[in-house]
Amino acid sequence: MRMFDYTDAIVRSPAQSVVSGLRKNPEAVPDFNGVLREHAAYVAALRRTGLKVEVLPPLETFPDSVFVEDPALVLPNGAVLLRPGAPTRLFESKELRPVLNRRFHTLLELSDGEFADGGDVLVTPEIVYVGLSARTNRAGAEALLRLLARFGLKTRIVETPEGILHLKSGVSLLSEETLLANSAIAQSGMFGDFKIVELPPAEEHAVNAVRIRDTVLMNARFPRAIELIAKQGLHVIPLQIDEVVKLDAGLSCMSLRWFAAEG
Ligand code: CIR
Repeated sequence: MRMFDYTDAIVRSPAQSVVSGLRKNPEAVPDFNGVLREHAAYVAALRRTGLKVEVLPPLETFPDSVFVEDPALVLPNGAVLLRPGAPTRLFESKELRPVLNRRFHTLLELSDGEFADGGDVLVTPEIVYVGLSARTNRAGAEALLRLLARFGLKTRIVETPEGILHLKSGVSLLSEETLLANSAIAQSGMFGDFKIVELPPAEEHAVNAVRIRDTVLMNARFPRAIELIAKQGLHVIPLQIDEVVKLDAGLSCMSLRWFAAEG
C-alpha cells in the first residue's frame, strides 16, 4: 500500500464545546482560542505538504469531534465508519457518513456492540495493526479485521500497552520499515519486523507524529525527538499543540489522510 504520498485530507474545525472534551486530567481545561489557533496552524501545515484539505464545520454536540481520525478509517480503496468506545463519541461517525460517501466508492461500517477507534489503527505497508484499548474491544477489532479483509488487507490484533489512550499514542510509522515508538512499545517486541526509533523517556509524548511524503509534523515541545527525526533525513514541521495535548490528543488525531488515485 502507498504509505506517505497522501493527496487528500479531511479535518473538522473545533467546536466551542471542545473545552469539555474527554481528558485524563479534568483540571487541564484547554483554551478555546488556543485550540483554534493550533488547529489552524495544523491545517496550514497539511496544505504546505501539498494535501487538498476539506475543512468540515464544527459540531457543538460532539466536544471531541475535532479528532476526526477516531470515528473513521480511510484507505486508498475505501473507508470504514468506526464506533469509538467512548459514549460521547459513539455517534460522531454518523456525521461523517455523507462526507465519506461522497469521497469513497466503498464505505463499510461496524455494528452494535463492536467498538473500534481509529486512534488504535496503525496502517503499515504489509499489515494493518489494531490495538485493543479502552476504546477498541475484541469484538470491534475482529469485526474491523473482517471488513479490512474485504479490501485485501492483512491485519493483526495487538494489545495497546497500559497507560496510553490509544495504540497510536505510543507508536507512529516513520518509514516503510521504521516505527517511532515509546519505550513500552519499543520493548514489547509486538512489531517484530520493524526497525524502531525509541524516544527518550522525557520526550515520549513526541511519538504521535504524522509523516506526509518526506515531511513529518511533530509536537514542537520536543527538540531531541525532532533532532532524531531530522537525522533520518526527514523534513520536520514543528507545531505547537499545547492546548490539544490537554485533551490527550496529538497530531494524527486531527485529520483523516489518504491517497486518492484520481489525484
Ligand atoms: C478522546 O479522549 O477521545 C479525545 N479527547 C482525544 C482523542 C485523541 N485521538 C487520538 O489520539 N487518535
